[in-house]
Amino acid sequence: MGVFSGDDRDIHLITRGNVDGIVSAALFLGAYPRSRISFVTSPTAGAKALLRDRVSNCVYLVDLAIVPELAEIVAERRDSQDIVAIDHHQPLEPPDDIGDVVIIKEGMSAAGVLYQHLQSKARMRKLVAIADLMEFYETQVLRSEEQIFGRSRLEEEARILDFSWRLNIEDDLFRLKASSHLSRGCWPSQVGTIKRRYLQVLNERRWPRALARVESSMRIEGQVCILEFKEKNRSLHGFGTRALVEVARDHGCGYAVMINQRKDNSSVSLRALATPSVNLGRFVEDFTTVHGLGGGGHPTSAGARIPTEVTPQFVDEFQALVALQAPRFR
Ligand SMILES: [Mn+2]
Repeated sequence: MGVFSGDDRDIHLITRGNVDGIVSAALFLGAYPRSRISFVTSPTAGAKALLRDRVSNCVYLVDLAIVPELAEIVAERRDSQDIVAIDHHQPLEPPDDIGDVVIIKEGMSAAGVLYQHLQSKARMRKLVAIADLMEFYETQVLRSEEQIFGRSRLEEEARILDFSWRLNIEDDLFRLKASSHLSRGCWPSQVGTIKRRYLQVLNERRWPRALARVESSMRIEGQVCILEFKEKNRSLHGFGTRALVEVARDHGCGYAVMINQRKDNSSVSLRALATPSVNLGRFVEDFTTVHGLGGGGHPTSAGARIPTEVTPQFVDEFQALVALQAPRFR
């Protein structure tokens, strides 16, 4: 029992802070109104959040790749806490000792998987459709909501929610308020605080400015679009990899790599734009096992922290792997 016993204060959701994560949080609050929500930026940050929470009876991990450091904590905690890991990308390899707590369904957003798992109310379907849309999945839910509301409405609502959190990407209190409003099944445009932030991002022309900044700073090497920030000003006006992916797509690249160089350590993000692709999660895991510091992810989306001195090697090894894969698709 425990999980469904009625007291939902000891249920904790750990998820991402993007549209998929905010919609997941809305679904979760729809089912467990008093539950605790944590938004994290990576599976590593998710592992830290789980590590800190020894008191919740039940912890859901949603949209977080089960990287080794996360798998380790889940394995350690699974006897004292109910842990459910919900994801929408195939794992690198099913971790044997925690295979039964991991639910993975491909071809839909994480919110879509959670919607099915929680058997959420039908009024939440439009939000799931928005999450599917943002994550580029043409699902049954998306098609049926499109029949009712039209494609352009869904696209507009997805953009409103996506722009809104980007106004201040660190503001988790906003995410919490937004998902709590959305948990009643309304549209993002009907929530004042979401709409206001969207309008501000729109008025400040942040999206076109982010695209312009990427265009002027990136380089294309073969199939890979690389954006490397070495200087202090690394702002993409809140749009980060989303702006890079958009530009990479425009230029017909197969991959996008963002490198934020700092003094000793650099953070890297990789995205695949075409499938099938090099398995990014595996590449990052292999590289960081040898060179540090840590990272991992999904086959089409991964991230890591690496020592700054090995960033050229990181790019070279990735290019070598892409070159190996390439002939198959010619
Ligand atoms: Mn997702």
